[in-house]
Amino acid sequence: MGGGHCERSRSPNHQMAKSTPSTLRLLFLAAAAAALLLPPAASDVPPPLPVLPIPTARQLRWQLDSPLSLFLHFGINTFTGSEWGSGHAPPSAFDPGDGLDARQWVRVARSAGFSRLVITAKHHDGFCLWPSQYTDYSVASSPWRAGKGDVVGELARAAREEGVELGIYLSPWDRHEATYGKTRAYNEFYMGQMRELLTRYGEITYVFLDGAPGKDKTDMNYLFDSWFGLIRQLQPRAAIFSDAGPDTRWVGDEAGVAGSTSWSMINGSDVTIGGTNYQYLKSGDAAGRDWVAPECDVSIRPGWFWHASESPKSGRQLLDIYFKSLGRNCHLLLNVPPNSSGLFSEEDIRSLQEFHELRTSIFSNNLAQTALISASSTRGGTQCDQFSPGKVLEEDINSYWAPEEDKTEWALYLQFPGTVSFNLLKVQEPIHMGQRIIKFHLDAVNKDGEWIEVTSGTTVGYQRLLHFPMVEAELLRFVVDESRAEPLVSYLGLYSADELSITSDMFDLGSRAPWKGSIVWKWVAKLAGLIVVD
Ligand code: FUL
Repeated sequence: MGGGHCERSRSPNHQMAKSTPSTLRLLFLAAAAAALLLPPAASDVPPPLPVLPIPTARQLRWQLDSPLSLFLHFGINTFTGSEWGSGHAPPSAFDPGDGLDARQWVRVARSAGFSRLVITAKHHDGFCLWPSQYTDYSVASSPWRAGKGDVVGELARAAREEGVELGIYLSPWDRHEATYGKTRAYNEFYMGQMRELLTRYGEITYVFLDGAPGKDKTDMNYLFDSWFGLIRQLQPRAAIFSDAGPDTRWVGDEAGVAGSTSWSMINGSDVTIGGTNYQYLKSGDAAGRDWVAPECDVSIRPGWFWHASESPKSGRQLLDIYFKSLGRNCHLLLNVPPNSSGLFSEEDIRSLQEFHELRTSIFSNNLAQTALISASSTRGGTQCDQFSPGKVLEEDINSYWAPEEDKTEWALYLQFPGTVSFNLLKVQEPIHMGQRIIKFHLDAVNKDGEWIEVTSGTTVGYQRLLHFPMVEAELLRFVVDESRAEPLVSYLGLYSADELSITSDMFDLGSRAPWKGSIVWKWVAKLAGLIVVD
């Protein structure tokens, strides 16, 4: 057992949430001084109970190891200009030439902060980017590398060399294959292809199952349970995506926008693959029995495949998508299609770099690091380090602030040594303990010593980002208004990002109260014409 400073009883600062800002300052300084004088405590308080459902090890890995994945739509459509190829374009159309370089894809992805690449091994047209023994509609029948090429193999090698993960998309809908429409024959064919992909290329950490079915073949049934079983058997670590999971679910749109309320839970039995319950997929379900976190798939260009006439979104537009996907508890699967030379186009690379630089610069300095952080209560008492409020500064899901049990007020207080300016809040929950927070808000003290709301939101999950016009303050509190159980916070970040000020109308502003007093909206005049202030 530990050394005794961690207790199950009430902590001395349990009154803080009710204190006025001025007494709060004093309490704060006293608590900080006490913390400096006393030695860190050994812990004898175990973590709180998780709130079900919780993610599996596979789901956690998928979400934590690689929150950004790069999607590669590449195939015969790249050369014919279509998005949904008919399945009748001749294999001779596929000819990226000797310049195809999978290492370029991987390096660009990695340097932009993506650590998993997912390739369309086969899209709806049925053309296979690997030499499948079950069809002659593949790279083996194309002029590329004299019919000896294997795009999936080249990407797998490059990914291994650079230490990034590999995922595959194998379209169930196949407009070329003659057995499509005959349930037994086609499922055998499809599973034969899946087996090839999952046994030839080393570790596959992700499988994307598209819901789009061939509308003209009404008798075609996809044997999903058999497919899931096969994937689990051959690649037990691979997370399976579909409209309904089992591991990760489609967010319900192809714009990269998750719900501003975004739960990782759903009732799996209430959704079907290829169904149309888009709103349910988008928001998830606070009472859902199954953990199936949302995933946003979106293309950098208007189409999924490369077309000479189309241009990529700018880095700033990608940043907006980042706020609305990863900033709302959603994984981001961003499609960057290689061009007809088998390379990422220069303009796409520039956008990805700009996107990366914006993220790096915005998140480089967490202002909360300079604050004294205290809490309405701490599990095990204020001298218990294990669940202390300061844990919210550590980027580790296993370290988090936990309040005492049976409290009805939950708040973290940040006292800065002087005034700080900020316009962005980042919050994370330790999702392995279940997703808990229903509603929260951030307050700051104005010159009259009153708490004024800066922003508020619903749900946190893996990550919540809220952007608002620039605020100056010395004392803040992050308050959880509603939670499924006592809330746990694993990260709290406050940032001053000029990058966001200019295009504030694009970002997730959360909801805001009208501001008065000395807390200054630095850019409000400048932005007056750009943003709508409620
Ligand atoms: C959709 C497909 O129909 C699109 O072509 C694209 O592959 C997208 C990711 O999924 O359902």
